[in-house]
Amino acid sequence: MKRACLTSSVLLLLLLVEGSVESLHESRRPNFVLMMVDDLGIGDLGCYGNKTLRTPHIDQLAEEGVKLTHHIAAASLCTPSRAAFLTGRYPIRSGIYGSGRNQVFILNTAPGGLPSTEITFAKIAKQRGYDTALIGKWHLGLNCNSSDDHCHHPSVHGFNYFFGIPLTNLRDCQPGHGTVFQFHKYLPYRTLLIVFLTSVFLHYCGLIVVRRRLILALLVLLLLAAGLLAGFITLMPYFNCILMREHRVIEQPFVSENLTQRMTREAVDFMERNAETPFLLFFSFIQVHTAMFASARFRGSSQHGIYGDAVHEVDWSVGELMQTLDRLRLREHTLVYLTSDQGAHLEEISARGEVHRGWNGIYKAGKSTSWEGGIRVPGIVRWPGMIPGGRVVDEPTSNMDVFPTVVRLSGASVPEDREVDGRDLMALLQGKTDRSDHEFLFHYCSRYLNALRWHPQNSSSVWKAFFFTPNFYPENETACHHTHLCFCEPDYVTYHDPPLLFDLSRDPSETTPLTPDAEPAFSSVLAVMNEAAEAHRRSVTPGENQISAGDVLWRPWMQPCCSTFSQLCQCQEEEEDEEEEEEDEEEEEEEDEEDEEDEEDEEDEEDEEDEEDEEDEEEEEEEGMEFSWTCDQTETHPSVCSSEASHSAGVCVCVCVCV
Ligand SMILES: [Ca+2]
Repeated sequence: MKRACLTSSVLLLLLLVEGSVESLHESRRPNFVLMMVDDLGIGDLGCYGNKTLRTPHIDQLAEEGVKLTHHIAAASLCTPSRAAFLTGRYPIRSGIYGSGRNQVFILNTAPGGLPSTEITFAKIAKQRGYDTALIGKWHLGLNCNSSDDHCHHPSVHGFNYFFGIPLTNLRDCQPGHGTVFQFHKYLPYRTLLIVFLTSVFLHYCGLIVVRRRLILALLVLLLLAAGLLAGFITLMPYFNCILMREHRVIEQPFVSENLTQRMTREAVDFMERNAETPFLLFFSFIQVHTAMFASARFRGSSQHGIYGDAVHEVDWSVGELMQTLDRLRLREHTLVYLTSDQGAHLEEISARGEVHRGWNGIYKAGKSTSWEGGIRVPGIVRWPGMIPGGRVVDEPTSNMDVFPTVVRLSGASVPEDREVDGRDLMALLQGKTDRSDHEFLFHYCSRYLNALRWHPQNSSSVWKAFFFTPNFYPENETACHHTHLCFCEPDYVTYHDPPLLFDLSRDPSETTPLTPDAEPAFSSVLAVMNEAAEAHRRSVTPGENQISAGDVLWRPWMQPCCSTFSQLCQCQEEEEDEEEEEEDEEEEEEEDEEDEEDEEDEEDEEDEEDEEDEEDEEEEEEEGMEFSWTCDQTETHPSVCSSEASHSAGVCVCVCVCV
């Protein structure tokens, strides 16, 4: 009897201990707030050495967490970098590598996207009971066959809630900012025009005989081509710049004014709704990608024009999200991460000559290259109580590491049915190890293996070898100003055999390639790296290509459209507008009731007022829509409103043409 009691007691104790371990494990499953800024240069943040831009909230995040100083984006362009971030895999594995010069989605009508067979950290977190949201930029496809099948929508990849843009911010999304579609550079319209005019001249001189019908046909052809081109560029904002809530297009084209503020409100609401339950928020900034924008309160706030203003607004938004975590008492229960999808885009000089590019600090070149300036990005991780704050980690890490880190912390296992290239960061972040799990990292340009880095065990060296490098233009700059992005195709690169070799631990700016004379280990280092590259190439099976050269052609049947084509797909259906309309209707109803109680002799006056109201409404319809934003003083909205705004209680209101 005693033995039975003893056995029962031990079993009970074991069960209690197991239960408490499980509950401890459960209680340590953090929320996730993962923030990605678009095209932000690593040198644009105070905590990474910037002295002129003010980023106090992000700097505080770095002070309270771990600052990664050797954090690498898996690709130097938006779409592949984001695919790698979400899946923890080199983007070539998921087919996000492109064709020729086309390496990202630039039209909403492209049929490709992140394949549904890929597993994102959001999908796994959702399976583990997390509420998940993507707020901001997606840029990983939308439809497969029609305008609304949404086969690549964020909801397919584990996000319960989506508020944002399915594509990316483009120059075309703001009037006066030019276009990313540079077709006119490649059309022989000048040659055609010269041939046409010469033929006409020679014909009328009597030197040759050209039938008038032929001249007329050529003229029509020229005008048709010019008209189609002009129409395409004019219509792009309507077709490409769309804002969605869940599966509905709510704004087309989207108005960038206050967009970051609206996204921030959405994020705060999402966290408030999930204050008691686990959540994962991917806050994907639309700034600081061109077309540049900043809300009125930030415009003119920096020494670096609209780009700096946008960085200031990003920092404000980060501060709002962190204050929300504090207010909800979630600071100790939330892992926060901040990064950029790749380096700053150095070719971004506006049509008016304004500098719209960021700064990559000491690192060479920028976006669209595998030089450090293209892929070395900020990496800040904070989790008070679990990750010691105030540390700097200079070991090589990757944005792909977020995948296994989030998956494991959410209580799941990393999938074993596929190759995952990211490595769990927790041991490194917690100081349990001082070595990165990445001995090699591979750097792709489109489908080509462009370079690799090697961090040998028991060594502080980080070797980097390039198989080819982009041809810069002009040659004395580290950018490709002639093509706006650097490309990977043979006509745009220089191949290196033996590969260009650098030791980043001694030459982080990649200024001087090593030679056998300068580096005794030159041959042995390259032998190891060549062997690793070959082994990697053999191990990778490229996924079916999702970005084809034909994606630059518009497919009308796949065009998301919130009204009709004859209305140019325009709509503005923000909830606030609807609420305001409801309030207006209620006020009108109340006024009507009061009016009914008035004497009949006032009816004439009411009729006059009604006529005036109708005239006012007609005038408003002619002028456009009412638009408001927060501001400090009466001012004119430069990009959206043509009339001076009226100021009331911190809100500027103007009547303007909605563009
Ligand atoms: Ca980007």
